[in-house]
Amino acid sequence: MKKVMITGALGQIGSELAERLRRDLGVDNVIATDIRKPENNPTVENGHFEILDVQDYDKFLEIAKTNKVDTIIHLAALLSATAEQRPAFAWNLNMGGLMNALEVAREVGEGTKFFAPSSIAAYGPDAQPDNTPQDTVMHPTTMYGVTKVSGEMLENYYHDKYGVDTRSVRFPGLISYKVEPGGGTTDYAVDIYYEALKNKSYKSFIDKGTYMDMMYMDDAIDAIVKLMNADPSRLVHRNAFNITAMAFEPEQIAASIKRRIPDFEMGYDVDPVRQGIANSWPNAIDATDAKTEWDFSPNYDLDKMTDEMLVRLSKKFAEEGVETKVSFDTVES
Ligand code: VAH
Repeated sequence: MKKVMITGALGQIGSELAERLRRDLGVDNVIATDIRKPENNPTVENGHFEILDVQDYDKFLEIAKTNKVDTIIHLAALLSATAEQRPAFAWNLNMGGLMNALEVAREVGEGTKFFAPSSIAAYGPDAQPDNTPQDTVMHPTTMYGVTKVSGEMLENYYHDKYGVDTRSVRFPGLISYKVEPGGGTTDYAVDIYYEALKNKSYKSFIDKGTYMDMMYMDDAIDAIVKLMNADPSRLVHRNAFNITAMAFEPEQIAASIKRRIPDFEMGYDVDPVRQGIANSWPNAIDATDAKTEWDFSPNYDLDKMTDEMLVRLSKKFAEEGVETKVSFDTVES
């Protein structure tokens, strides 16, 4: 990767990836794009930013060619809960946007590197729920999952037929403090940290006992960079590698928070739609092939993530003048 174009760069993953790649490759070698250009946004202010609706193929191709990119990282898409509310729009955006991104990569030139995330949502309820294999039956029962498994096939097709260097991962739920996620099912595991500091309590929309794979954002960003720089001769798989750092259910993340906020109160107000989505996903997937083929190795477990989230969010709230019932400058390990 020398010159990278990112779509969806204002999102939960895109904002942190843009910051990392600007550090790694140099500010001028990262073209961040998104459908809007907000004021006072670090991703917009701290480097090259362009407005792009990924459904506008001509604009997409123009930006890629003008900047002579050698890598496209395509993150613009709707997440699971929003996609379930607007399935037709989700198909058009997720698949139309992905098709445009792959066509631009093909047009830009053979060997163009390409990344678009899949998700544990690509699995369905008939997959083995624990230690879910990399290669198994894929019958997702959500529109988001249908777009993810379709996307995996499309990315393999563009690699095999046109030589686009497509690589991707099945992300678990991602937890971060910089930019809030939007419209996901795993987002309860982000919301809980915000509410723990603000109110010392949280009502989860996912029920106790519901296990899902999760990962701290730093490990997700490291995984993207490591995969994109991996020796292609080692890759047996391409789209998409299972990756995960931990699997937990709401009572376990609550217990991790209670280590630092003993009077934290956990409650439940289960959302049947997102609970139904979560029930169709695995409890814990197997990431052996990512470890074998490109040395995937996450650094954060649940307690280390909790400690980092509480400190980082406390600082963010203080800078933004957000009132909290508790805050942390540091935590003793
Ligand atoms: C979602 N955070 O909840 C996303 C992710 C594995 C979940 O794809 O939709």
